Amino acid sequence: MSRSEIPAQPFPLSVDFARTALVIIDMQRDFLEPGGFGAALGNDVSLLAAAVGPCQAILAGAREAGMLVIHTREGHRPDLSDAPPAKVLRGDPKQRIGAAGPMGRILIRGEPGHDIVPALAPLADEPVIDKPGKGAFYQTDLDLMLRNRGIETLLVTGVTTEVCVHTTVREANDRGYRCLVLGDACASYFPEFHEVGLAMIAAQGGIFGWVSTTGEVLAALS
Ligand code: TIU
Repeated sequence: MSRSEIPAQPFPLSVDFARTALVIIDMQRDFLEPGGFGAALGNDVSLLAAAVGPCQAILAGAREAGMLVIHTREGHRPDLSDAPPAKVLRGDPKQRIGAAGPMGRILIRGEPGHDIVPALAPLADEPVIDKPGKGAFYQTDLDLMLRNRGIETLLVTGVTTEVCVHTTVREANDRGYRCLVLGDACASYFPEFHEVGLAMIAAQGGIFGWVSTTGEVLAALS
């Protein structure tokens, strides 16, 4: 693997793939399928399906290239001891975090809904970061893993663009990582937030990072 220049907004990014990790954010049944947390919040979960194919494509490319692949999941312990009451006590009590749903207790680790969708199932040697918050760095060992591997650039994909993807990119940017967000491999329940979320990352000379596409990265890898 070598260094490549990836076409991106606001300008091309030079990427050393040996020091790059693919981070797939929260592609969980709870967000993508009916009956989970996303639906409990009142969203049309079918809007997130668009990100699955591009995530599959970049996941295959990253595996082929021997890149570090990291998956994240948002969720909480069954006793909710890691869930802030301010996060839990919102909305209809029957549909809150920890309540019983068709895919098990909503947003609880170990429940079927907390799983990553089968199309993007992690391999045994791919780290899965279980996070209690929206950002993948908050109260996790992600930063330690990346530094131990000498990672300097993150290819970021997943859901939702303006919530967990954005929070993670902001956290990573402040920690000194270059984030290349693959716009087609991200999705939101609000298409307008997806578009604006991507624009916010690349605005002001790349205030949070760079935005590109799955196709551009796969072309650079081939
Ligand atoms: N609600 C929403 O858009 N997202 C989340 O609650 N979590 C993630 O984005 N993963």
